[in-house]
Amino acid sequence: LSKTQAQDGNQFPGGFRFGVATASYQVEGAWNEDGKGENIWDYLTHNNPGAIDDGSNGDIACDSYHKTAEDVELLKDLDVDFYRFSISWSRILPSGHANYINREGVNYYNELIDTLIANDIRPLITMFHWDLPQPLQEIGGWPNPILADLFVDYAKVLFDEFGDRVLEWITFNEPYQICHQGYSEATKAPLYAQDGIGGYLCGHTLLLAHAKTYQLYNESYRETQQGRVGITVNAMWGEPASESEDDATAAENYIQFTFGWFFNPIYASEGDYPSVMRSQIDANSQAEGFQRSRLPSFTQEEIELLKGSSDFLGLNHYSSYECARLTTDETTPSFINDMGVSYTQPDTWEAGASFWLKVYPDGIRKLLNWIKTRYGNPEVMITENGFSYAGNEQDLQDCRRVNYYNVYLEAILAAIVEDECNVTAYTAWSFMDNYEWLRGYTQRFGLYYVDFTDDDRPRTPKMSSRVYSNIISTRAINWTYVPEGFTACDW
Ligand code: GBH
Repeated sequence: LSKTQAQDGNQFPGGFRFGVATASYQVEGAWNEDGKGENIWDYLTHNNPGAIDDGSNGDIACDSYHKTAEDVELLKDLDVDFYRFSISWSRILPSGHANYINREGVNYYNELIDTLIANDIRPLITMFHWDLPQPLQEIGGWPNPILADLFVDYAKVLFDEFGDRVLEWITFNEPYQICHQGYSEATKAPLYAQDGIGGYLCGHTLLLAHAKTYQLYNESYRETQQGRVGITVNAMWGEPASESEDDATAAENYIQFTFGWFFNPIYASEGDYPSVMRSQIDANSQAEGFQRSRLPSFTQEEIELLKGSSDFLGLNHYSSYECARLTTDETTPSFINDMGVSYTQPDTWEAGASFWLKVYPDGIRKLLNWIKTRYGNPEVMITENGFSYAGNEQDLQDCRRVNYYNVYLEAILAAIVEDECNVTAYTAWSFMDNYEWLRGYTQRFGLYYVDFTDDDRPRTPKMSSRVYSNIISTRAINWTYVPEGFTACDW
């Protein structure tokens, strides 16, 4: 454990906001209650449990569907400014289509939103955090372009039902994970492995769904509801593996292919996909004998629609990679070959329980500066950041997580104060331990410990929850703070 970037005495600026996050499938449970329809995670976990590390599912998860009052009490206790959660599409529209609205689903979210607001906690709502209605998967899922319109229909229902009280919306959580992992790499539902094809088609639909939702808000809701609509992309920072020019290019290309893929069309002045994606995917497609590029094209009108279609840049960030140039003479379509980058993490970075999560706080500061430079310093809301322990670790004294939050928040503070990056909010992932997708319950990200063996799913504060709460109330990082009931960590 190391104290790497102490900024003693510095405080987060006045208007800066702190929150915590969850997602519907990961916490709600009640998978088939009160008229909810089946989604792709219900389908995957029930029909292919072998795909999940511990064979588990989110049928009950944290049972948050039945614990609105208790959860909001805990949020109040944390003193957060906002709570980021997601809406389960199939709870609102059981078939995925907007022909029938499930009132009981609407009531659940109304109750949650109203209870939050009554406690002075702002809802920050993600419309889509990976739980696609299964019937929409059966017509092809996101690679089917019709889903853009079906998503807008769903978004309209959300604005109509909740927009009078909800001022901040995120259309999509992590398009790269939805698309690349869901349709190219088979590491997220629906576990499709059409590498170099499915992911790009999915991404194209998502971007258009996002831009059309933004347009709908502008045309029909912004004036009356006066809220904001954004989108969240996950980014690992790409550090060049060596001083060579090739590796510098590799690191830049890594960021363009994973982050620029979705933000270049929205934030770059020229819009559209990053030119390096266009040229490399076009060239590879041609060499592989395709009649057209595997990366679809936007019309000029679509390029214009996408430009500027976000009121804040939502950033999920956990870790970084060292990137090197990858050359191959393989001729099967592949995202990695298109990108031409290999990436690894040095053993010298402290490891979390997730294989991809290593502690490198400089990465977020560099990434925030990259965003500032490339996109003209847009408003950034950090919508996720956090650290995992193994599922069987029951230590409430989670010093490694406290260290993670402290060093990452210090790096963010430095980016704000010293580099003048326009970061306005920070969100800890996660409020409580929850269902970690293919990892099931084998990894814990929570500030609260959840006992998944107990039918009541009791939540117990970890040390990190108290430390985070102290950061929120003092607006500063304090390495010497020892919350009551815990002992000092050995920094
Ligand atoms: C978030 O995604 C999710 O939004 C959240 O639901 C989840 O519980 C949380 O993280 C913890 O995992 O695939 O090459 O990008 C973070 C997604 C997935 C990002 C794995 C990094 C590994 C490398 N992370 N990914 S890559």
